Amino acid sequence: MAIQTIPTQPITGQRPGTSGLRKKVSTFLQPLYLENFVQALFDVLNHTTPDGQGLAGQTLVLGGDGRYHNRAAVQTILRLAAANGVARVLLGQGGILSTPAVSAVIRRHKAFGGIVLSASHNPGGPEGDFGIKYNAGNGGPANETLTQAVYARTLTISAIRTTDTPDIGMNQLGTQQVEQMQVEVIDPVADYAAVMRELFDFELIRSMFKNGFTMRMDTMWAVGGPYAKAILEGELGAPAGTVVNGEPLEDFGGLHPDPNPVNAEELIAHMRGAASPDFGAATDGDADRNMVVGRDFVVSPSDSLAVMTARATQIPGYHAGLAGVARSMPTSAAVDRVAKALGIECFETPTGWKFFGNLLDAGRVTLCGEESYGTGSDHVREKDGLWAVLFWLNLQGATGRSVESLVREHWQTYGRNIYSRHDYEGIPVDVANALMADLRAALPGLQGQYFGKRHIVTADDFSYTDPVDHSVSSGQGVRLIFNDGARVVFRLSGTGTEGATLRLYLERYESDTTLQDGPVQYALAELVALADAVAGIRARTGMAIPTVMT
Ligand code: G16
Repeated sequence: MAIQTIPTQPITGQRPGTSGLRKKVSTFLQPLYLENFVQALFDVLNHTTPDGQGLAGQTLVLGGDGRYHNRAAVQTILRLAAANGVARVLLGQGGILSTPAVSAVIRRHKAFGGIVLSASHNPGGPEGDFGIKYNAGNGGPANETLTQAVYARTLTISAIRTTDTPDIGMNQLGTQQVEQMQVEVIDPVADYAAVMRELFDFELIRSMFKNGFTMRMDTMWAVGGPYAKAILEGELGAPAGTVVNGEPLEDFGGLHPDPNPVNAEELIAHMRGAASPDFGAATDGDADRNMVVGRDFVVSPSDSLAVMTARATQIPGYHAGLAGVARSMPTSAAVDRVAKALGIECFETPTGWKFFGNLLDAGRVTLCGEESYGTGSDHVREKDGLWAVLFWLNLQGATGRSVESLVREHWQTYGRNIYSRHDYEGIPVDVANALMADLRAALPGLQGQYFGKRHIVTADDFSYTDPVDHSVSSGQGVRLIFNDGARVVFRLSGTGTEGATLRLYLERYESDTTLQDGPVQYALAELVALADAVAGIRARTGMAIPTVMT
């Protein structure tokens, strides 16, 4: 067995998107595709970390969501890690670690960083998607400086360092060697569960289940299954069968593991009618996203963040109050109203969990969330699906109130930010780029323009200056903000693997409680028409309606 240097050539297109490098499995199966990217990452980590401390001699965490190619990729990465001087790898058993669990393990073991193998909510299987993402020592996704450096390195790379050691066994807990490197196969749930125990009132939740509280937790045949089973059914005493679709499958059962009312329609159907469970929830492919559902009532992610913020002090882990909150720009401003009432800071960041990292590290925010079904706190540096579910469980126990009554009371107190996202998927890339370019060019003329009774007070392309390190991220989405607070936002997704996806985010505020309850799409119809008038979506894409509306 020996360390080898293999010559290679740059492969184009390895630029990380919103959350790491996501591509079709077939792309990752190309010779040296994964090796090139991982070597580029290791080269950057060995030479350009801010403190000058390289990767050699350090501990890395490694695991993924169990999708197709997860296990093979683990073996490849272990060989490269050993040849690049890594001293120790903490590997989730079976190659499995949910995204929030990677973050928890990095933090609890003070590791140098970690690698997450996941394409999140994207479908899996041989025809599906695969992905790889690096998380830094704070447990959070690498910042843009690092991901840009890795991309730049992929364009100049000429050699890969690896070994010819055989595959290691990853199913048994314990320590093995790859060359000089120790591989410790760890329980994927233990560290994560310990963090949850510190934050929530497990006694209270246990008593809820004991007294007949019913729940349906749909983990969508993905990696959330083992975590939900161990914590909800194992520790908290929820009856067996509370967790459904709980076996992580390489292809997620051929489904799309994205917890929204469209893709988790089975859960929505089970939550209809008086005989349905008290509480429903779902998590996604890598268990960082969540959807919360009451009986006959779906909670929008933006509302979820706002309610959690308003009631955080009712949860043991947040009893002392919140330092501040943050939301991504396209997320509704519902949480801003709560922050104002609480007198705490509220930050608006670009889309991508990585933008919350500095604010969390600096202690400026405690909770953060996104419209894309992500919520989290300073307990890790990723959004965290099961954490959000436990938060809502604890909240129902602490208040004795249902999900629906908690949200309705919230609307009465703060008003409702009526919100929807329309996705136009699979658009030719040049059509999508031209649409955005024309919108950007039209911005100066849109400023001040009237549309019926409304007029635009801000027409811009969102740019963010990080309050901590002052880095600037521009071109983050076109915003049309109206005099009454209504808003239309256009941006292209950075997580897709086929064509382009245009996301149209629509929002308006309704303080009149008698007008808060109508169908959301009806309430936003004027804004939809306006967005089409401005951007010509239907004419340019040839699509009469969006492919997904959430
Ligand atoms: C990732 C990011 C999120 C982002 C989402 C959607 O989530 O971590 O911050 O909101 O993608 O991004 P886009 O609109 O660019 O597709 P995940 O769960 O896919 O890792």
